[in-house]
Amino acid sequence: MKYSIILPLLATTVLAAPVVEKRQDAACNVPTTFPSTTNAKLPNPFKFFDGKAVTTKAEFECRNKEVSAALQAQELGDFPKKPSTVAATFSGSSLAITSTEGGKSVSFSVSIKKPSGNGPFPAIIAYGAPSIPVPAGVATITFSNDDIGQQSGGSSRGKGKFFDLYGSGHSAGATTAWAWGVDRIIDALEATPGAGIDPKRVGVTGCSRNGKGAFVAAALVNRIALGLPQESGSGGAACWRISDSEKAKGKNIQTSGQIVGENVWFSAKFNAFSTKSSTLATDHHQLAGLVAPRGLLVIENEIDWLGPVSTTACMKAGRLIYKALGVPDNMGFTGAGNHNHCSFPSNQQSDLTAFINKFLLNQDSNTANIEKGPSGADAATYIDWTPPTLT
Ligand code: MCU
Repeated sequence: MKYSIILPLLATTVLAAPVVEKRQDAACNVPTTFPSTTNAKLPNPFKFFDGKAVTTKAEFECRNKEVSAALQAQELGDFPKKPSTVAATFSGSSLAITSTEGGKSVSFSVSIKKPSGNGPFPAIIAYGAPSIPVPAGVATITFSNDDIGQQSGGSSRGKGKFFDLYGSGHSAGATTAWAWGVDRIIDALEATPGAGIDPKRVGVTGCSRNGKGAFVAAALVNRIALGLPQESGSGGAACWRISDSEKAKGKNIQTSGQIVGENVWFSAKFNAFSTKSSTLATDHHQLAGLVAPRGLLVIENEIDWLGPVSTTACMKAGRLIYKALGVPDNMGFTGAGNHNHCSFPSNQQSDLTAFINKFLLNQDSNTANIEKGPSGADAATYIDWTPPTLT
């Protein structure tokens, strides 16, 4: 069902109060139910769920709102808005953040390692600890995401500070709870200039399970300037549908059917879709689309379990969204094999440097055509739509 705006037709006619979409943006109609028709191909990012074509950048913004709503309804769980109060204090190298909602409060701290000299500095929020090299000139904000949402198997469902605030029955998966934490860090940076960080130049990174988290945070928190998910694999850069097709070819690859039993990264709402990913209203090329037009460099490995064909083809489809928006260079995909999981190899350094220079250090930098992965892993195999040029 769609909310619609009913305009009074005649001055003399008394109509019921207009039903106005208030959930996210009065300018967009955001549905609350989503198509569940089977579609083995990656869903068309340029068609609204009601079938209308997306032809302008403004329409794509509305499309992203319905994509976010569908992802939250089917995979991620609800992403709460800013709590009634967010208070922050900076002392030494620690930024302490207290969020209050409905009479309950939770507090967490992040540590900030800054370059020498005078800020404000750009920063990278690192889940756990960075496993990419953070260059001089960029601060590192270390975020203990596990405190916000635990991730130690099925028994950690609903545990962590996010759930202390919103209740253990809240629908958020851990990746959504962590994104909420990132959103609060940005609130705190905005409210605390003394911390010396420019809140408009903040990136987010994490590797593996934390890479899934960094990707979801970049998608849900639209104040993030640069997403740097590393080796996120399934649940991050991989598309569920492509991973299923790779699994059917005999690959040892993580799928939605497996992931829901392994951990609580996703909402319990995802269980209903785990063995029928082809009925999801979206797929993860659209997770990249939610980050657009902001900066996004997806860093991958070629370990079977992560699904190198899936991540490469899925993110190539994601880059088609950036292309349609006229900013193909704002997203890159750099896949490389022959290195240990989460050990950043030197042959991805120039891609990382180019993106950090452009989006965090405000430098001129060439991020064009960064699209590297196993040959033959192309979006064309998995899509049946052609990207328009959005006006
Ligand atoms: C790639 O991230 C995960 C993967 O999804 C899990 O199946 C595996 O157990 O752990 C990986 C990870 O987080 O490694 C550090």
